[in-house]
Amino acid sequence: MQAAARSGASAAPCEHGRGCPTSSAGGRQEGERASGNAICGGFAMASGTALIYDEKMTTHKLLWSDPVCDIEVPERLSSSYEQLKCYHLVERCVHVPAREGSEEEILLVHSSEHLEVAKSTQTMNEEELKRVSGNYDAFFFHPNTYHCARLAVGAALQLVDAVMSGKVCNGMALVRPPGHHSQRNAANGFCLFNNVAIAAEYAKLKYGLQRILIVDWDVHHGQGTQYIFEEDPSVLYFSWHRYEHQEFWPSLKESDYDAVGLGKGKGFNINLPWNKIGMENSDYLAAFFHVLLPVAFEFDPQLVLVSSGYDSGIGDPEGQMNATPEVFAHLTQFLKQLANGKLCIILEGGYHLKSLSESVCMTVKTLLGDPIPQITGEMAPCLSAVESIQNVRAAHKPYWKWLMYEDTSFLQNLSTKSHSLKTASPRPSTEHDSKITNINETDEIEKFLEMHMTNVLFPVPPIKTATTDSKGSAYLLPVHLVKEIDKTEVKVLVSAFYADLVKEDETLLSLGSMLAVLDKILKKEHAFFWCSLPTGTLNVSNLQMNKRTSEDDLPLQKLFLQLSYSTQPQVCNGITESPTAAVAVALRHSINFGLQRVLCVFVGDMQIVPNTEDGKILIIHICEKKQDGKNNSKYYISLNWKEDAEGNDFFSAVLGFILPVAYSYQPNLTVIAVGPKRSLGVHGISLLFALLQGLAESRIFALIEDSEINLMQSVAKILAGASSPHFGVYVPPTQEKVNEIKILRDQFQKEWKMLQCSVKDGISRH
Ligand code: X5A
Ligand code: ZN
Repeated sequence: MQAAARSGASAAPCEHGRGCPTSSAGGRQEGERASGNAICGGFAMASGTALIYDEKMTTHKLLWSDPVCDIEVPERLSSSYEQLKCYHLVERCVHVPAREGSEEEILLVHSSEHLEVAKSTQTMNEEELKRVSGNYDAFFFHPNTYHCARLAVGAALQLVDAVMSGKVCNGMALVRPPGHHSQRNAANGFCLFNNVAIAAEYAKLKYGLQRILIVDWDVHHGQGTQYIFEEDPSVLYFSWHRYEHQEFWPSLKESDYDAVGLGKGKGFNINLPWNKIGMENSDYLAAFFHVLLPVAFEFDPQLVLVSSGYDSGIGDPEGQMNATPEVFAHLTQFLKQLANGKLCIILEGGYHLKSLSESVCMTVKTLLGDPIPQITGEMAPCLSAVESIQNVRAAHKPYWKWLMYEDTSFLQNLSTKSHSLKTASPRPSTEHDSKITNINETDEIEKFLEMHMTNVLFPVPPIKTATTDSKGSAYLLPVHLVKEIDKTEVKVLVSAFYADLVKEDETLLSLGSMLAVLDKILKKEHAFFWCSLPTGTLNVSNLQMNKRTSEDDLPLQKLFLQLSYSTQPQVCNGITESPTAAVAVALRHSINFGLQRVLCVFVGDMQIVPNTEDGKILIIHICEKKQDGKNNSKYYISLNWKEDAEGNDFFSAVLGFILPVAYSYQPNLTVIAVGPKRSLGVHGISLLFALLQGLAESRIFALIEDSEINLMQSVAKILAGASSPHFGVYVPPTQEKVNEIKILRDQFQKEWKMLQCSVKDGISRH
């Protein structure tokens, strides 16, 4: 699609990157300080994560009884911040102060009448406040509301400035009151000023931006934001929301998927209505794979803003959805790949305090570059979600190139049809009947989350990226060097399954390098680590292990030691220069080590194809032409793809096929191998590495055959968590390629269910 004034492509990625100090996996060392800049060879590049929090925003509160508004409490902010402290995330962020947004800045979006009404409430008594509040749908004024709302606006603008100036590469602002329901002339749904909308107008004005993406993952429709940008092609607005065929607040016709924008803004408003409650992690991921991410990569934003409501998470009384906190790590990880990593996350809703604060922590952890927890839940979208996804794709077909060849012959207006069929029921329906759905009590969810988080969180390996000191690995910094395994040991390890390989000395040597790195990823070692304790149990940050302590502190220290003793892998990911034959050895070795599922994405010609019958290895083989004698099966899929010479057309293959299959499989390790005669360039291969990082607790092993410096460097940068690269100019795939994906999707969607994006012939979760 031709975005307005789409002249300048995103800025070129920094060529002198090294890892952000704050994104190093193990957190900061003693004496190291959170800093916004990494200096490398004299060049400074953006790194680090900003965190904006101001206690003053907790003074806005409801003074009378109102069952609609009483969930929007000050503790939403304070408990999120406490939880961030508990996980030691606050000290790893760059503290950026909030400020009051100016009147001029507020007027970028709002009318002067609206500003004056808001201003006038500062000196009102309770009775007057109540009367003004009554003029709006779901809003309450407190004498401090105006001041807090100006701080919320200013916090969002401070975050934009910190990111756009390069002081940090991304960040989060914890603000109250929220903003996305607020309109030019009205407060609405707990919102007074539209913080995110003002931030977008400000970024356009101050930094001359021409393309901004707003992702609204709050469970409510940000109708305020939609109205503000409806006719504006420079702001792409995406919102998913509980809708239930217009039954759910704010119950607007214009929240449906067919509201695509107006005039010049047609195609730049994307609504994904959820017509059932109980949506799960897989539904949200499917929405990203099959709707948001393809549009976003085609749009190519220069800045991403998130209207970050966590009422779309489990336990929320408003949303009634079932997505667990780690899903927000995955969503954040995907959005980091856009706009050169320039990502500003601004709080909106979220009313279950535990669910909210754990989700906030998952988001900030991911901004900092920590490895991503494995996603839980059945990896299959529900029928209702697939229906919604199919509808929004059809509605946007005229506006986006990646949808050009979409089959819309079914167009039967499913949403409206289901509406008329809907029977009256006292409770909204859910498609899911999981254990989680049945515990509806707030504290039951709290107990569930306490357990759940200890299950999904894991100690962060002290080293992010490892390699061996083979030829020229110096320019791979900031990776960590490990020592090769000696030849005799390699012989013992490999001769059992690939005897032929251990005859040549050179092969032995490179296998020794490869196995050394792989072992660092696989093997867990005993270690002490800072563990997070449930809030209020014990303040670990006040204890210093090497300090002399009084007698009284001893039992406390013992407790700390016990709790923090565990095993952890040494490194998170690795890269080696190895011959193709090494891939088979790596896969076999991982299985022998005890892994249950290893995903191998192989680019180029493959010499040895390992046996994949037992399902412990899934190979996705990307090559120009199908190799003879190998038939596609559930665990060996050949994807024939030759990258376009003009630009990158691989987005649709990664998002529409590779990612959905990979997430359906849920590997314990991802191996990405590049062999001879590869049919993808550096951009396509980089995209693979960037988008597969959410799998296998971010355990990725890169095996690259030829020593092309460019490719090795690009991959090492992504693995080390340095700035996200630009993946090359988006070009739409040809009809032939779209068909290739369509055929594969039809062939495999019954087995790899995350592939489903149409209801015609799929079987989805019910
Ligand atoms: C920001 C936000 C929700 C308003 C609900 C009113 N607002 N029923 O989540
Ligand atoms: Zn909300």
